[in-house]
Amino acid sequence: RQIEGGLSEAIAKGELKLVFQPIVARDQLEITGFEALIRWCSPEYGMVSPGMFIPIAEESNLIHELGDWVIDRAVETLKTWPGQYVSVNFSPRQFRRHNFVAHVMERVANAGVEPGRFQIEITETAIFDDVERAAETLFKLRQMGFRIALDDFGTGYSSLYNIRRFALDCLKIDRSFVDGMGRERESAAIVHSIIHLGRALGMEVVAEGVETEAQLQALRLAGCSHLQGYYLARPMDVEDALVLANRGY
Ligand code: G
Ligand code: G
Ligand code: MN
Ligand code: NA
Repeated sequence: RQIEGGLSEAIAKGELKLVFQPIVARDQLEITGFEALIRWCSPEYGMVSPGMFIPIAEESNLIHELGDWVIDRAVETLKTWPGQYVSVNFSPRQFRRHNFVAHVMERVANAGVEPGRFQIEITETAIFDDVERAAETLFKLRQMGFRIALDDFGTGYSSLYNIRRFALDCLKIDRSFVDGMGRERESAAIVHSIIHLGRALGMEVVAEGVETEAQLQALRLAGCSHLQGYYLARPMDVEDALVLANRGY
């Protein structure tokens, strides 16, 4: 609870920052987008991981304040890039917020950014406890032109029936499967099925957590369209992301 108090001041004190990790197309290793990831550099606690403070923020309305800060920073940064999209993580409570669609649209439109360059990353948890409502929200977002990605795919409670119903642009294969690919037949089989599923439904498929050349080659062979992970690039500061956005690999 100490963290909660510190966190609400962190925004005002400028202790939060976004880092950006490239998402690249398999063939030319062209950078198509960057995932925005929040960091808290606290003078008191040191580097606090979002895995630690996002769940705390989710227990109060702080998550909305934090989320708005992330959207605003992400769109401002996006404007400096030659064409890539920014992919922003939204927690289930943010996604289920009253008037979520209008709220995000307003902030993105006010910044003069095309919704097509803004990707909303949600997890299966955000969708699957109120499927009807989620379907409506996703439909509206799609109508406005936003990109939608399902994050950590394969770890939640998705049913294929629901996947078909939803308007999704992108499936992100959870990094635990990518990590297991070279060791276990089961993980490799799951990775292959997700790639086929995504392709058959016309979605982009991003493999997360690519850490080795062997994984990169295996994913390419399997027909995975996009890659993300330390082997390609670690999450980086805004200045470095800008250089890479212009120069490429
Ligand atoms: O970057 P890292 O692996 O430390 O992120 C840990 C978790 O925090 C991940 O699940 C990631 O999706 C989440 N996360 C990172 N940035 C944000 C953000 O801006 N908003 C939300 N809601 N979650 C984020
Ligand atoms: O839950 P989500 O997929 O949004 O979390 C993304 C997290 O994964 C980020 O915190 C990011 O720092 C981390 N990440 C990105 N690439 C790699 C990787 O290659 N290996 C590992 N272990 N983590 C990664
Ligand atoms: Mn993510
Ligand atoms: Na993920």
